[in-house]
Order: sequence, then structure tokens, then C-alpha cells
Amino acid sequence: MSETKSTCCYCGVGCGLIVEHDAGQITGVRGDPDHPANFGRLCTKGATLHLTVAPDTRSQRAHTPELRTDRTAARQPTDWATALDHVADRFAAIIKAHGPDAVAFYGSGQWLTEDYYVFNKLAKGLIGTNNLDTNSRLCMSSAVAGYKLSLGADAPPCSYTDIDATDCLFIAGSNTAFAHPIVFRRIEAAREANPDMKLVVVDPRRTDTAEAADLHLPLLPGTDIALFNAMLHVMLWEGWLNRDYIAAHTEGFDALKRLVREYTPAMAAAVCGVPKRDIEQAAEWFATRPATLSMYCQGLNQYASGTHKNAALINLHLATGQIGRPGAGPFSLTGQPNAMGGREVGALANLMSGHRDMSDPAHRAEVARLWGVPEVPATPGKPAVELFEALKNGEIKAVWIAATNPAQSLPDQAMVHAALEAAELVVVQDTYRHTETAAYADVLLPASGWGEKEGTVTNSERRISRTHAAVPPLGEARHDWEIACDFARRLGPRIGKGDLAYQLFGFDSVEAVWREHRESTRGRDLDITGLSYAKLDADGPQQWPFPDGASTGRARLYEDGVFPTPSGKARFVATDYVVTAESPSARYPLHLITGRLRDQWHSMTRTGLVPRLYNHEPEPQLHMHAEDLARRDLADGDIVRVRSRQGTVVLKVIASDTVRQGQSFLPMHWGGNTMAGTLGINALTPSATDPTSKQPELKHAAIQVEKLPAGHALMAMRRITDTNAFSVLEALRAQMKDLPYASLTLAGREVPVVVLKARADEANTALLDAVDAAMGLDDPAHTLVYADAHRDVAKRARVDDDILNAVRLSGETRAAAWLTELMVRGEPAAPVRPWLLAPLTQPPAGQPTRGKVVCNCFDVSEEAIVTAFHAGESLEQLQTRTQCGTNCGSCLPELKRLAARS
Ligand SMILES: Nc1nc2c(c(=O)[nH]1)N[C@H]1C(S)=C(S)[C@@H](COP(=O)(O)OP(=O)(O)OC[C@H]3O[C@@H](n4cnc5c(=O)[nH]c(N)nc54)[C@H](O)[C@@H]3O)O[C@H]1N2
Ligand SMILES: Nc1nc2c(c(=O)[nH]1)N[C@H]1C(S)=C(S)[C@@H](COP(=O)(O)OP(=O)(O)OC[C@H]3O[C@@H](n4cnc5c(=O)[nH]c(N)nc54)[C@H](O)[C@@H]3O)O[C@H]1N2
Ligand code: SF4
Ligand SMILES: [Mo]
Repeated sequence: MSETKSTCCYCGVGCGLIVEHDAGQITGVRGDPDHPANFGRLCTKGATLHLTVAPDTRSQRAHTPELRTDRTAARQPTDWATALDHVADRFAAIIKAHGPDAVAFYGSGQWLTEDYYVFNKLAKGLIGTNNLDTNSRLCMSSAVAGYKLSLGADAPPCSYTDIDATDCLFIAGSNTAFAHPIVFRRIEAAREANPDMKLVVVDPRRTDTAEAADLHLPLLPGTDIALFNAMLHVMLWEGWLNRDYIAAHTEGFDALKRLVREYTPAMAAAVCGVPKRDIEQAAEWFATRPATLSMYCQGLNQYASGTHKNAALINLHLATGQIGRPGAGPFSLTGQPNAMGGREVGALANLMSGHRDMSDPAHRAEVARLWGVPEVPATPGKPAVELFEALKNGEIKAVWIAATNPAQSLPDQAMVHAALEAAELVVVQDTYRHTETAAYADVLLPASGWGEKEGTVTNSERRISRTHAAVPPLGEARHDWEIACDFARRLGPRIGKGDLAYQLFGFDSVEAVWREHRESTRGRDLDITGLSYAKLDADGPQQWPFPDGASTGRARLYEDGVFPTPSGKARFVATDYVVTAESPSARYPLHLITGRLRDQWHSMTRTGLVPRLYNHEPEPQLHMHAEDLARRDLADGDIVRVRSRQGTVVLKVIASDTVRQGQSFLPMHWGGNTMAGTLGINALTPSATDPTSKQPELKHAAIQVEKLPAGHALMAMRRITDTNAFSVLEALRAQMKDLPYASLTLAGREVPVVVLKARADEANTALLDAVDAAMGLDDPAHTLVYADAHRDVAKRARVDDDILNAVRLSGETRAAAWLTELMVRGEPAAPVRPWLLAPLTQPPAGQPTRGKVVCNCFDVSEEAIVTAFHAGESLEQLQTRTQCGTNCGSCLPELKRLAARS
């Protein structure tokens, strides 16, 4: 067995890991004890990475290029030369006929820095269009715009070590416990070491992060600016401001002072829906604790007021001088593993390499000189949402999508799907082939993925880590940067730039790409000319800036109070609060909030392959307050139709005490692969964007909820020991598209159980036949059958060697939950055999149900934990007995909450 150091490809915490592999197969992962982001820890997602590349998942990988020249036909496997020549022909023809802005690239914060660099140069340098945007537009663009507006440059000034040094941690719009778990482990450790440290959490929902807080401000969605302005009002009134800092290092305070005069705590209490004294308490701690660190993420960024939400929070740091010191500063948590790299490379439609400014002719000339091209285009390209709108209306004719799944993750999915339908050419470059977007690809290009890639990534704290390939790319997959170079050299001659293309894209290694990027940072705020691959390998990950001659990177920026603005001073931004793009109304009375689950990553292309990652939240569910359910005559577990102004989804509703009355929550992860229809949950979200950052308001919509009229219920489960679970999923997906309701997920641990829940308008023999075939229930010799034609009830089950391996219930599905549980556990079926096809809601005596799995590492369920607490066991005793929460720690916040409540 061999080991290779690399990084986790999920969140922006940027944990280092050690990949274990044997004969070209990755067999395990563990945290890298030497990596300064995680010191050996991994969360549930990082710790299961090897399972996303297990042998049985290979059927889901893109192996070979695929091509179709006829839209109505299926793609056929082809070779790289044919695929790339075809795309080059089409791109060249479109560019000649309609100009370079008729093509576009849509990339990803999951690219390595080198991948971004080459694609950026391809679009902006060779083709001459700024139509290159990425999913970071949905993620960090308001943070970028906020930093630039307030501080003059896009540079998060803090480090993870500031968590240990702070006296007040102010978390706004971030569910750190779920979305940046290893940062949350550090927060827990820091609070243990310093019990005086205050934790304030600003989030409409009572998340696990909020549950841990000393003070939770459950404000109404979108109202953060009113809260921050009121906190400043209190600070002013109480004399808690740092007048010296304001005078020496900032400008624009007077305008802000005038503005916040009207933001009294009473006014903000009414706007935000939180008690006045909590606003005063938050202001006091923020201003008067020796060091205050804020952490924020999509609860600020993903609003049409996202840039100003960021700036309003940074105002508080500037007014109190809580910046540029240990434990103090505004710390935007990056979402994706390398969104930071994309910012450095300038891989957004309005950015340029090395934090240069597209509107500055001198900066454009510098980039043109670096690349060796006559000029780079001056007009910003189309940001994500506009890019897809332009595709829909024909202004953009061809799109190249890489390492992102826009047919699930963008807002207003009806528009996005129509755009992909309307495009003349869709190229999709992905590691996996089952994404919602790949369904629209005319050309599918197989990319290497996690564990196969060589290069660099930058995490939230500006720290650059090396990724190393543990195994070669699967099949004919190639690295993203290589695909871009090969394509550029094919396109060049076709658009009269043959020699140039060879000059620009002659990189002979990934390191050659990186060295060119490094040169683009010389003399800039993010200067990394003192680094090399060799140095990063020898000395470990380093923070930027790290200029030539430096011995270390910089842990903290702005310690001297000098900011990269024309005056050298930071800027206060006076901004009023604005309501959400969509306010609740009589027709759409509920706030809908979207966000993340602990164990799923985005559109689930990878985490969705791992059965145990469904155990914490098993299926698409709308979370609602019990009173709101009661008012609508809804019960926990009902199937509901959710409508917004944009669209409709149908899913299960559950009662939850994490949302306030009048609000609801939907995880962002569920798309057309897991639900009926093709659009997923972003059918509901509006395409309204922030005017500065162009980031869409993905966090919020206004909705109505009503019970789905009863139809014909269907439920089918298959325990997979004899075939590939993913081929079963694929067969079922084809069946569920047109159903009024469907949920298609996995359950289990080592042995996956495929779970289909659905409603049809009426009993449907063709559907049942197809489901039975997929579930292995079509062999009469091995199938128990029950049918009551009179009541339209028909059931089947299959037991092999006393193990229940498949069930299908049609017309009456009461026993579904305990049957699924029996299959997950793989326990003998004999004791319950007479009842397998009976209409029993509860299992016959003696079969406990166990509910959701809280600790995924040691497979400990909520039921078991609550039972133990009720029996008087302490948290420590429980942990000694079951080990729950002692490995990755992702479930610790929940364990503590369950302990506190019993
Ligand atoms: N498990 C997991 N972790 C991830 C990811 C994942 O898919 N799964 N994705 C990664 C990525 S790319 C990102 S961008 C990050 C996102 O990380 P976070 O932003 O922390 O995660 P979210 O759950 O999207 O949203 C955070 C919180 O914002 C709250 N919120 C909603 N509206 C408002 C508001 O108006 N004001 C305030 N103050 N709060 C509000 C929501 O209730 C939610 O709890 O997570 C990263 N980490
Ligand atoms: N309603 C709502 N919508 C949201 C959000 C929300 O909070 N609410 N959050 C938004 C945010 S912050 C984000 S970041 C987006 C994320 O949305 P997406 O980027 O669309 O989501 P992913 O599922 O991460 O898609 C990444 C794709 O890249 C592929 N991939 C992985 N590694 C590689 C590689 O090295 N090369 C190539 N070529 N492909 C690779 C994966 O298989 C996967 O298909 O979703 C956004 N959408
Ligand atoms: S916190 Fe989890 S998902 Fe994020 S980088 Fe670390 S292991 Fe990966
Ligand atoms: Mo993100």
C-alpha cells in the first residue's frame, strides 16, 4: 500500500489529507496531522472521500469523450481528437459569424488554480471574450465585492489562528457546524481554552451553530443590514467606538453616522424581529471585547443586497478598530475548496489575473504583456445568471461547462433548462456522467477528479496547498488544464491565431502553468513569487502574500492600518437595509430559506454515491414550524406541493424546531436526480441578483405550501448485493421524471439500499413492471406476491437466504419505514416473515426503529442516543460506550444539543 499527501476537494476549510492507495485504487483517507488547516482531523465528508471513488462508482464516471452531432440522438463514445476538433470547428464557426462574445465558459471553484489559469487565458487571451464566469458567482462574489468596496482589495485579512486569539466570535449567515466543520472543531476547542470567549450567531434558523451560541439573533431573512446599522448606533451612543482608528485609518464615517441615527435598536428590533436588548448585547460584546472576529458566509452573500451586507459588517470592524490585530477582523469563509484560487487568477467575467482591475487600461496592458497577446477585452463578460439568460435568448450560442452542475445549482431552473435546450452547442467537462447538466451535453469530456490531480488550491485563510495525484486518471479522462490547452491549439488555427495558440498554450507540465500564474502576481497584493512547488512540498502549505525573499507568508493583513485604496484608508459604506427580492405576500406567505446539510455536498454527484451520507437526512424534505403545519392542516410526513413565483416542487414536509413560524427551510442539494421532474429545488429560487456582485439571491424565496391531493402511493426498496446500485438508480430515474411526486435516495452503510418513494396519479402497470424489473422483483420464482385488485393494492417482496432484499408496495405503503430499516440492518427476515406484506405501520413486536443516524463514523442513531440519556447515561459515558462523536466530531454539536434537552 502507498500513501500520497493531498487535500480534501470539498469545502474551503482546505483540510490536508493522506490518501491510501494500492495498485491504482484508492482504498482510504485520513487527516494529515501536519496540515495547518486541520491537524489530522476530517469531517464526515472528507473522511468518506475514498468511497466516492470506490470500484462500484466507476460506472458513474465519465470515461471516454462522447459526442452527438444530432440533437435528437444519443451521444456516442469517441476519441479526444474527434471530440475536440468538433468543438473547435463549432466554436470557430460561431466566433467568425457572431464574434467572440457568442461563446462562453462556465467553470468552478472546484478547479485547481492551474485549471482556472489556462481557461481564463483561453477565453480572455486567445478567443478575446470575457465570457468566462464560474459558480463562485453563486458563492463568493458578494464577499469579493464587499472586501473591495470597504478595504480596497479582495483579501480575507484573517487566519484560523485568530479563532484561538479572539474574545468574541460573531458568526453571521454561516452554519459553520455543518458547512465548515473543522473550523467549528477549532471554535469548540478555543471556547474550551477560553471560557470567557463570547459566541454570537446571527441566523434566522436555530442551527447547530446557533444552538452553541451565547447569544443567538434569529433575525428575519435579509435584514442583516438593519441589525448591523443598529449595532453601530448603539456603539455610537454608548461611546464604544475607536475614534483614533476611525480618524487615522478610515474615511466616510460622517455619512454612515448620519445614516445610522435612525437605526435605533427599537427600529431594528421591529425590522429584524429580534429583541432590542439582544441587539444591544451583541453591540456591546462586538465593540468592547478585546478582540472580535466575525465569520460569515452565504447568509450574507446570497442576497440581492449581499455586497452591502458584507460592507455593513465590515463597517463594525472599522468603527471599533477590530481589524489587523490577533483575534480580530472580518473573516469571510470560502465555500468551495479553491474559490480563492479563482479570485487570484481573476477567473470571473469581471476580474483579471493577479487582482487586477478590468476597467484600468494599464492593468489590461500588463495582462496582455504577460500573456503575449496584443490586448485583452475591456468589457466585462456575462456573470452566471446573465450568461444563461443570454444562452436562452440566443445572444450566446455555445457554452462550455466544467466542474459545476448549473442544471441543479443556479436559481430559476426553468430558465436554465430552457437555456441549455436553446443552446446551439453544450460542452460539459465533468468527472462524473450522471449530473443533471450532462443530460444536455452535446459533447461530454471526461475530466480527472479528486485523487488524480496535480496542482495547487488556496483555502479560506489564503493558504496555498499542493494536491498530489495518488492514482492516474480513470480511463481516458484528462486534467482540466490539459483539455483546455489541447483545445486552444486546435481552435487557434481555425480563428487565424494558430501560432499564437502554440505560444500561449505550449505548457509542458502543470508546474509550468503555475509558474506563469506566479509571475502574474509579482508586485501585487497577493505576490507569491517567493514560492515554488518544491518549497510547498518541502515546507508545507503557505499563506499569501509570500514575495520573493520573504521567509514566511502573512498570517494577518492590515496590521499597519494601511489599506489598498487610493488614499490608503479603508472606506465606510453607508447603506440602508433593503427587503429581500421576494417578500412573502398573501399568496406566498412563507419565507423559504435554503442551505446545506451536514453530510451532503452540493448537487450530490459525489456524496450522493455514499449510502451512509444519507443517514443524517434521508430524503428531500421541507422543514416547517409545527404551528404552520397545523394551521394548514398538514401533518409531519405529508407530501406537499411547494410553489413560488418561479416554480413548483413536490416533497415531504417535516416539523422542525429550527425554523420560526412563518419560515421554512429546504436543503439546496436535491435536484432532478433525486426528485420527480427535472428541475430540483432551485425551481423555486428567483434570478434576482445583487447589482454590484451579480450574485443571485439563492438563499431566499417566498412560497406557499399545500397538501398534494392523494394519489396512488408507491414505495420500493432494494438491498444491493448482487448488482451495481447506480444502474438501479438510473433505471428508476427514467421512471420518476413524470410522476407527481418521487424521492430517490440511498440508505444503509456497507450495503446500499436503494429507496424509491413515489405517487402516481393512478395504479399504473407499466410503471410497476419497470420498477419491479429495476428492483429484481420480476422473477416469480423468487418473489412473494400479494394483490388486492379490488383496492388497487399490490405488493411484492424478495427474501434470499433469510434476508429481505427487495420490496415494492403499491396502493398501500404503511410498512415502508420499518421494512427499509430491516433491509438496512440486513437482519434475518424469519421473525417478521408473515407480516412482510401486511399493512402494519409499526413492526410486529420487538423490532426497534432507530431513526436518523447522528454519528456516521460509528453508526449511532438518534434513538439510541436519546434512549441512553433518558436512562441516565452522561455524554461521556455514552461516548465511552459507543465512541459516538469521538472520531470526526461532526455530530458533536448535535450530541451536546440532545444531551442538553434530555
Ligand atoms: N456540508 C456541506 N458543507 C459545505 C458545502 C456543502 O455543500 N455541504 N458547500 C460549501 C460551500 S460552496 C459553501 S458556499 C459553504 C456555505 O456555507 P454556509 O453559508 O455556512 O451554509 P448555508 O447552509 O448555505 O447557509 C448558512 C446559513 O445562512 C442562514 N441564512 C439565511 N438567510 C439569512 C439571512 O438573511 N441572514 C443571516 N444572517 N443568515 C441567513 C441560513 O439559515 C443558513 O443556516 O459551505 C461549504 N461547505
Ligand atoms: N438554493 C440554493 N442554491 C445554491 C446554493 C444555496 O445555498 N442555495 N449555493 C450555491 C453555491 S454557494 C454553490 S458553490 C453552488 C455549487 O453548485 P455546483 O458547482 O453546480 O455543484 P457541484 O455539485 O459541486 O458541482 C460540481 C461538479 O464538478 C464535478 N467535478 C468535481 N471535480 C472536478 C474536476 O476536478 N474537474 C471537473 N471537470 N469536474 C469536476 C462534479 O462531479 C460535479 O458534477 O450551488 C449554488 N446553489
Ligand atoms: S471541513 Fe470537511 S469538507 Fe471541509 S475540507 Fe475539511 S474534511 Fe473537507
Ligand atoms: Mo459555494
